Amino acid sequence: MKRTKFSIVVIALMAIVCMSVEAQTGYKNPVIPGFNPDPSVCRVGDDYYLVTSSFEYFPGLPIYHSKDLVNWKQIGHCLTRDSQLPLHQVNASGGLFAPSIRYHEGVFYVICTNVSAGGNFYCTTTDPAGPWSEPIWVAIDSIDPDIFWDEDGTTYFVTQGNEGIRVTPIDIKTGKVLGPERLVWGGTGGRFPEAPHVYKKDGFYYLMIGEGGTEYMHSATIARSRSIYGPYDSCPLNPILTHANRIAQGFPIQGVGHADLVQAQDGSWWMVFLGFRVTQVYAYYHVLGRETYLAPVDWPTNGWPQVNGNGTISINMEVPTLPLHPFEKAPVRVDFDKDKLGFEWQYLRNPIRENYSLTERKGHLRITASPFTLDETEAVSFVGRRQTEHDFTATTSLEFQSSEDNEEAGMTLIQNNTHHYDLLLKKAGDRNLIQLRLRLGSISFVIAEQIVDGNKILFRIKGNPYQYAFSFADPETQQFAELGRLDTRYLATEVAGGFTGVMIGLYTSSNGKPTQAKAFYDWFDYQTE
Ligand code: 6LW
Repeated sequence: MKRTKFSIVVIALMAIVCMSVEAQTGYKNPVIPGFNPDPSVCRVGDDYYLVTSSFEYFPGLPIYHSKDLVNWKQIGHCLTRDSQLPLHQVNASGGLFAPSIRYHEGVFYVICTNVSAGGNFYCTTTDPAGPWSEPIWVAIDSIDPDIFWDEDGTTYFVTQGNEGIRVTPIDIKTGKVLGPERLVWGGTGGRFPEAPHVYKKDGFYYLMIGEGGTEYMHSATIARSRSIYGPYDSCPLNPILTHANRIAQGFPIQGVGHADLVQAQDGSWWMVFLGFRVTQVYAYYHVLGRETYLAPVDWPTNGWPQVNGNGTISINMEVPTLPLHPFEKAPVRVDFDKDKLGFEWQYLRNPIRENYSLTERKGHLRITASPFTLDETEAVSFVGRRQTEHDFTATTSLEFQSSEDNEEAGMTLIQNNTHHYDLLLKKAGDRNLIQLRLRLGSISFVIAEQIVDGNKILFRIKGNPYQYAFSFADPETQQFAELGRLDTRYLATEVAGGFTGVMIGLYTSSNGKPTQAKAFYDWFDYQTE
């Protein structure tokens, strides 16, 4: 009896210790690493759903799920059909800009802009894993749209505008504009007031926006009013989030801004936002694109929000979290033995479906060459996944069935069509040749090449913050030899421009000529630890 009581006390104590340890665990930023900008989040019960921008990649707008705001798992994409997402000949960083995700009366909404075709729209579903509806188009010319449902039943479209944020009543069933667009707030004076989200709290309309542009001067600012149309009072703490200040001058994370707020089931408030990790502090290069970050929010002084204390954040966040629900880690190896590619794989623009097969040779991804090259803004034969850490190793096993010297297949690190590094296999008469080639702006150059035996090869790319090393091996011996190294910085956004991040791709091309060449990829390994 005594013993049982003792055990109960011990178990209870252990449970309390475990719970408090769980609540004190802290977490690491970014919470969604790699090219995942412009995050927007909503909560339904104790489930969180988050969406990020995807530009010229297909399918569009990845949707993530979480139970704790820290651990995220991709559950699908919002735009999976060509009819929802035309991306024909879309420029790099064209296509889909910043989305919002909202939940209202049992329905999920993703609100976004296809800047290359159609403009503003929203899609709906009752299951955020999809499928989502066809777009409902809204005839308002702008970017960064959100929808706000007021308590009186009016629905407002809230968007960016060159002079500031605009609010417009719409019919939520049809997307029809019901009244004039009204300019409500120009921000605190930073360039590009954008990324608006409206929240109603304690009788105020809070309007949070991004300012300063999406580079090193980026920030989030907030204002409030008793009316949705203003006038808005700017928060005295503005910017409530920024790293464009002395405190954050040597931080590895820069460019924080473009934020969304969510209240958790325990009453705590959180902010998701974008930021980027520089390759070296004070170096001002980033290659991973803009990523998704998380910070706690308090409302201590007169109801104004304060982000992680002083409006800056770090990689190691020593703050209480919600009870953590980690997901199983993705395996290092993708064997291509399923009937579909995982959600991490993305095409460039609407793929030509018949160029891809997971069934032609069981356990292999077959990519048929097309005349399009990686240099063009076309539906090139390519699938890629995000580079999510500076330190990684990506390896693949390739067999290339080709009969002409103009045909090539291999791996690429691509920031955009004018900035990519390619490790490729091709024929050279009756021999086989591997090449390491770069394309940087107007420069195309073969850095190194070597004759190899046969048309089967292992390719490996190893990255660190400063360099990518490109290696190859005979599949029989698996002894890797280095072909060359290239600097990461020339694929950085600061050099290449645009809004995306480096993708690690598998591709094949016949460089403008008719072709029947086929690349068979047996597996792909991606390791970051
Ligand atoms: C987006 C704008 C921005 O529409 O970058 O960071 C643009 N802010 O809000 C593209 O992601």
